[in-house]
Amino acid sequence: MTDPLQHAAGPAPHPGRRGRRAVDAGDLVERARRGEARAVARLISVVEDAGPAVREVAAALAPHGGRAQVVGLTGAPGVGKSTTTAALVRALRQAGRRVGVLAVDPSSPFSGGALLGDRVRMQQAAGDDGVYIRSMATRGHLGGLAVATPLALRVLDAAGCDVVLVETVGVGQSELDVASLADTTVVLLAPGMGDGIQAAKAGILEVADVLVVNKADREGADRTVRELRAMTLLGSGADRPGAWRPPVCRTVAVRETGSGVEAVLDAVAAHRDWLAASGEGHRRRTRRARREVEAVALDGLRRRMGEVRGSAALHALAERVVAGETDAYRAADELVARL
Ligand SMILES: Nc1nc2c(ncn2[C@@H]2O[C@H](COP(=O)(O)OP(=O)(O)OP(=O)(O)O)[C@@H](O)[C@H]2O)c(=O)[nH]1
Ligand SMILES: [Mg+2]
Repeated sequence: MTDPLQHAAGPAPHPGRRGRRAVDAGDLVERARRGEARAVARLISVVEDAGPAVREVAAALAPHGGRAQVVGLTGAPGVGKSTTTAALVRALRQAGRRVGVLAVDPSSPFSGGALLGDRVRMQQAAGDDGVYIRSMATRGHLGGLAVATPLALRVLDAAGCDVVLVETVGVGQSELDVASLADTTVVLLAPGMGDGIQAAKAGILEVADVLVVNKADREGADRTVRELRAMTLLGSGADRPGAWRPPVCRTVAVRETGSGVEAVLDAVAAHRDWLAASGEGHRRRTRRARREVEAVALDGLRRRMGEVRGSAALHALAERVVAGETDAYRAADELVARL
């Protein structure tokens, strides 16, 4: 008897099936490594589309990573993440660094208009080819970002970026929180929006490697800085020898009156050195890879479940549940075992 599950879980469809151009992953990765912006863009599109070619891309990228420092920027909506990112890009470019920017919007199934606008503005601000800027959204595919974002980071890493800045909204409330992706997490606050106590309540202090009080041109910045400094001193374990104590920076990110961005870059560089010296960098990367493997596995299972839905085998199992010959748990075990 033929097993419809067997068929559903069969070989992946051929890359050309959907009428797309075949992808030569090895060639694209080579070109991206030489700094060809078009190859970088194409690779990230392949990653975002999550088609069959993504496997080859992942394989071709595997030996070429580990150089870039991934810096996550997070904080409440409107706190100034995009403005700060743009300021950091300018400063890093002035220092001759190659920079990647990934703006990730976990809440939107489409590329958000705001993010898109940001991206265009940033590219103009940078005005050169030493910076790659992309925005990513879920495209309505559950688990999609958790799979696509780490791989997009690998693309930018392979392309020779020294630093990749990742902007996301919020902390820890989505399947993809930036702290799990980044080597270094920068948490932004603004005076009057969320003071230190609120930050502590929201669990922000635990994930922050660098704290930034942006909009320091506004009233109340001094107080917020003071409170945060006091809290990082109280923080558990921060006084152990060799521990990292998150510095608190104050910035005005808007270009015309900008200040404090250099200090943020210094803090980020110091954290990079600490990551290397303490071994924490390796631990974080291993943790990141573990989550990535998990996300890919989950994604694969979801897809196979999708293929099984409506299959004759599932129907047969359902009939047996109705007839009282088995129960939903045993039926589910059977189903999963055959995936
Ligand atoms: N006064 C002042 N305004 C700022 C500063 N930084 C950013 N802004 C303004 O704050 C607004 C929001 O800034 P964005 O950079 O878009 O904030 P964001 O955190 O990226 O916002 P979302 O992506 O929507 O969460 C903009 O109007 C900025 O011009 C600052 O240092 N001082
Ligand atoms: Mg933004």
